[in-house]
Amino acid sequence: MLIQRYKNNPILTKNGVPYPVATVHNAAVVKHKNQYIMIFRSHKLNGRSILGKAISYDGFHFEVDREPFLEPADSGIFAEYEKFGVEDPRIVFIDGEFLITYTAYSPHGARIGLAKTKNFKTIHRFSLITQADYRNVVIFPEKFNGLYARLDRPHSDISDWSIWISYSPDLRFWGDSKRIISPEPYHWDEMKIGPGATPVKTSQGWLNIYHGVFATMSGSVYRLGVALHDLKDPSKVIAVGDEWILQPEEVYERTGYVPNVVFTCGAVPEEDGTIKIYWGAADTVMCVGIAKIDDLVAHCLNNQRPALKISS
Ligand code: M1P
Repeated sequence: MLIQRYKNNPILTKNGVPYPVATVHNAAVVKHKNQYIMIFRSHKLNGRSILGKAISYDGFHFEVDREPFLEPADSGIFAEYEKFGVEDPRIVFIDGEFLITYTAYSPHGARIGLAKTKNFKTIHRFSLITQADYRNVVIFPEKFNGLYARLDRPHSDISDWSIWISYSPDLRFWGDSKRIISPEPYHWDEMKIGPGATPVKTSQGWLNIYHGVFATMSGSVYRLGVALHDLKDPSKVIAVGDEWILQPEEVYERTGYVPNVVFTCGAVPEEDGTIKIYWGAADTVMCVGIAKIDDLVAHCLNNQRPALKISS
C-alpha cells in the first residue's frame, strides 16, 4: 500500500472544535519551524462554510483555536463574492509569507480568493484571482523565470474539467493559461480532476497530488492520484500515474456528509523522505497518512498514462 493510514484516524472532528460546526474537512497543512499549522474547512450549522485553524507539534494531534480563522467578509468586494462561504484552503510559503488560496462561494459562482499572512494571527485578503467558476488553486512554492505559477481547475459545460496552469508577475494578474492534464475516459478520474496539495519539489520533478472523480449509480467517488511536473517548466507533465493512490475504504471515508470522498488540500514533506498527506474524509472529518516520496514518484513513472487524453 502506497499510503499508510494513521492508526488513530480521524485526527480531527467537529468534537475538537470549540465553536458550533457540523464538519471538519479539506484542510491545508504547512510545517513552519516546529509547528504543523492546519487551516480547515467547516460547515456551520446553516450549511455555509468557514475556515478554522489548528496547531500540532507532531502532525497528528491538533488543537483548534477558540475562534474561526476566516469567515466570509462583511464589507467590500470580498463580501459580494463570499456570501455563501469560504472553502477548501491551500497554503504556500513564498517570499517570506504564507499565501492562502480558498474558494469564495456566492450566488455568482465559485471564485478563488488569495489572502496573505506572516504569522497566522492576522490575515490580509489580497485579491480575488479568478472569475467564476474555478476551484482548487495551488500556487507553486517557487517562481519560474520570475513568474508565480499556479495549477487550477476551471468548470465548463463545454470542456472537460481539467487541470490548467497559469502565471503571474504579481499574484494579482494571471495569464498564459494552458490545459495540461485531463480526466481519462472510463478511468477512476473520468468525471473531473482538480489540483490537491501544494506541489512538492522532488529530485525528479514537482509532485502534484490531485483528486479525481468517477460517477457511479450511487453517487460520485473521490480518489487521489499523482502526477510529476518538470522542475524548470511545470507546464511540462513528465508523467501521470495511471492508478489512484488512495480511495475511500474506511467507514469514516465511506459515510458522512458526502459519502465516498477522500479530498486533499495539503501534504507535508519530511526530512526522512516521507510525506504526510492530509485528506478530508466524506466531507466530514480530517485524516492523515504517510507515504514515501520516492514511492509516489515511482508510481507516476512506472505506470503512466498520457497527460492529455488522445481524443482532446
Ligand atoms: O463533495 C466533494 C467535493 O466537492 C467539491 O469538489 P470539486 O468541485 O473539486 O469536485 C468541493 O465542494 C469540495 O469541497 C468537496 O470536498
